[in-house]
Amino acid sequence: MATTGTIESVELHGLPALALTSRDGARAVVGLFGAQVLSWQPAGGKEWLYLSDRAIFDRNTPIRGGVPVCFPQFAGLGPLAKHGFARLRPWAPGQQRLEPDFTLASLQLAPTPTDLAAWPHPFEAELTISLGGDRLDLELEVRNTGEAPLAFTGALHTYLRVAEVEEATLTGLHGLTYLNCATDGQARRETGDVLRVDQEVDRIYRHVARPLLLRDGNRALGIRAEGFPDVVVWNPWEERCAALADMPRNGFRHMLCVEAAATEPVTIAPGEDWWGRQTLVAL
Ligand code: TA6
Repeated sequence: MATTGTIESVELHGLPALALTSRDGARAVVGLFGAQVLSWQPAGGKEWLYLSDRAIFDRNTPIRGGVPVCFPQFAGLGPLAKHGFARLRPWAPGQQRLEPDFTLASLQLAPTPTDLAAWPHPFEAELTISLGGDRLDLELEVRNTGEAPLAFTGALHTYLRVAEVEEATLTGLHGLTYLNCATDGQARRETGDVLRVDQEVDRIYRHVARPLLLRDGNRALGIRAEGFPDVVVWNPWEERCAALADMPRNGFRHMLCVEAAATEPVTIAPGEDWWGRQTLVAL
C-alpha cells in the first residue's frame, strides 16, 4: 500500500480541479472555480455529495451542487448578488499535504478590484479541504487585511446526495428556533424529533450547537460545524426545482442541502481572522 494519498490537477467539465485521495482510499474533487468541492467518497463508501447533471460549468454561473462557498454574503442578506461573489471566482491553489492519515489541500481568494468596488473590504480567504477515512473537513478562514472592521455573512452550502429525500431523516434540530424562508420568514420552534422533507424546505436554524445525523436508507452521515452558528436546510421541491434550469426535474428527490452558515453578520477586526468548519463523517 502507498504510504500517503495523492493530489492531482485534473479537469472536470472543462474547469481546473484537484483530485484528492487519502491513503485509505477516500476521494474528493475540488474545483478551483469557487473552491467548490464537487465530489466526496469516504474510504470504501459511495458518493455523498449531490452534483446536478445539468450543472453549468461556464465560469459565470454558480455550479449547482457539491459545496458552494457563499461569501461574503449569505443568500440575499446584503447588497451583493445572491450568495456573494466567492463562488464565482477562480481560487488559487495553496498548501498541499500528504500525511499517512489524511490528505489536505487549500485554495485561496483575494478580492478583485471589481469585488472591492462592490464590497470595499479587503480580505484573504482560504478554504482547506482535509480528507481521510470516513471524514471530510472543510474549513473556511477569512482574514481582514483592511483597516476597518469587516462584517460578512456566508455558508458552506453543502448539497448532500440522498437516494430518495422523502425517506431520508435529519435528526438533531428538535427544540431549535428556525426562520421559515419558504413561507413567511417568521421564527418557529422545531417540534419534530426528526425532519422529513415532503415539501419545499428553506429554513435557517439558529445557534445549532449539536451534531446532526442524516439517515439515508442503510447509510448515515454525521454533520457538525464549528464557528458557523447556524444550519440552513434547503430542498426546492417539485415546483421550484422545475424552475431551475440547471436541475433535472426530479433532482430535488436526490438532494438535501444541510449548510453550515453564519446568517447574522460576523465582524472581524482589522488584522484579525475568523474560521468556520463543517465536518462530515460517514457512519
Ligand atoms: O441556502 C438556501 C438558499 O438560500 C435557498 O433560498 C435557495 O435559493 C438556495 O440557497 C440556492 O440558491 P442559488 O442561488 O444557488 O440558486
